[in-house]
Amino acid sequence: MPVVYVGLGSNLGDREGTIRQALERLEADGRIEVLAVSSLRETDPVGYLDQPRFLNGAAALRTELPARALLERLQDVERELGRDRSGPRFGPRTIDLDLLLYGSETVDEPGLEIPHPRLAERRFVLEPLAELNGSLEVPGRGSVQALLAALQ
Ligand code: PH2
Ligand code: MG
Ligand code: MG
Repeated sequence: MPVVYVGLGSNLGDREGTIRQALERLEADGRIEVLAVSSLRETDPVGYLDQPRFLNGAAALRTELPARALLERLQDVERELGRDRSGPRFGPRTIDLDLLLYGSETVDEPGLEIPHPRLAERRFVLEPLAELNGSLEVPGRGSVQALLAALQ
């Protein structure tokens, strides 16, 4: 089974508590194993600036679920933890679980793009990925280390 990387984010309510609950819910799903979780870091909002600071990290998972089914499971957990999608795009959220990488697979379908389309430009995504796996490759885009270096 491929190693899957999921981005973790929250900037409303008990940010760390909600991220930990999301990880517990994923781990409680018998088809998902949480292999490792990066440290969580405070980050300035990107894209939509007038909102609280985020807590961001990433997790490495192993799962028998195909990418689309995993995406749906991540979205279920977001909803269970109070995610409200009625606000602005890139706006505040109690929890954001982004499917970043699914092994070396690439997917470009309505509603599902892997690697995550904004991964290469987001330090708050690349840094936790580099912490989890210092030699991680992003299919079609090179190593996480090189992508981070390009942002300096
Ligand atoms: N997520 C966004 C928009 N902007 N900024 C930070 N710092 N962290 C995020 O997770 C984030 C963001 C949309 O998903
Ligand atoms: Mg998201
Ligand atoms: Mg996101």
